[in-house]
Amino acid sequence: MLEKLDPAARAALGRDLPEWRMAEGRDAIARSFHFKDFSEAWGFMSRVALLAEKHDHHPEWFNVWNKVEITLSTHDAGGLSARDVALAKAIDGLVA
Ligand code: H2B
Repeated sequence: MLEKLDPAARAALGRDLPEWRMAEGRDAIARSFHFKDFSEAWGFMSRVALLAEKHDHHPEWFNVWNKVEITLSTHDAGGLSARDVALAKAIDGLVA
């Protein structure tokens, strides 16, 4: 069982992942992405998929045309863990 994120790490989220918010009603983080069109959104999702495999950690996501919403939580921890933070930072690196 993976450890949930400790209070100090949670307090640092606003600084480390300013574009991410706490998902409503659950222990997870979420971010919305907007692209020029579906092709760019799908290209981004393909890159995220490769990152997810590399991290062995996978997003919950929703796509409609040029919009992608990603939610990260760790099933094996029953909530937010350091693995979500690591993947969120890597995803941010794709759009930086
Ligand atoms: N992704 C997410 N988001 N949470 C997990 O707990 C998780 C995962 N576990 N990807 C991984 C795969 C686990 O099932 C494998 C066996 O390591």
